[in-house]
Amino acid sequence: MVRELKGNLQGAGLRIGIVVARFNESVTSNLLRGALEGLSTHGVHDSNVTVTWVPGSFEIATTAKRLAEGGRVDAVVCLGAVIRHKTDHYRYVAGEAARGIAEVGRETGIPTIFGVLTTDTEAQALERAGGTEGNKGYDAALAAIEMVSLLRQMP
Ligand code: INI
Repeated sequence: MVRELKGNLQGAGLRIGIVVARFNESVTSNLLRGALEGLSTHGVHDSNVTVTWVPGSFEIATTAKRLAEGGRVDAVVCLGAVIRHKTDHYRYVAGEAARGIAEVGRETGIPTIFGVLTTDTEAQALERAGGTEGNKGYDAALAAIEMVSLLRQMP
């Protein structure tokens, strides 16, 4: 018989760290609101959530790593908004944020969720932060809960 593993969305008792970038705060504050809503509607208690603000998306991974290694969270949700401007800066920030966040998850074994938007315009980012395209912060929160549940089922 095939053995199938699937995480659930029961967040009761989970401890979640959120790292959120201040850069493009009009977008990231909406992502944060979505993430907090996603956690609370799935049973994660406010007192089990730690929100840490960092200057920009480039700084997310360092901070996520500290949280993940501290042993006080079951998952880390990373939130940021990298918006393309006229220079190449965007590319480096987005690339390092993605690489760094992925590394934290792999190195620590703590689910570290990529909730960093990368868009051409602020309008596109806002659409994905509580606008017409939903809220990627909310989705990231659910991914965190699901991954904790999944990894707990695995030897
Ligand atoms: N940080 C972001 O989170 N989003 C951006 O769009 C962005 N751009 O385009 O410059 C950005 N830059 C700041 C960067 O994350 C660092 O905070 C900064 O370089 C200091 O290390």
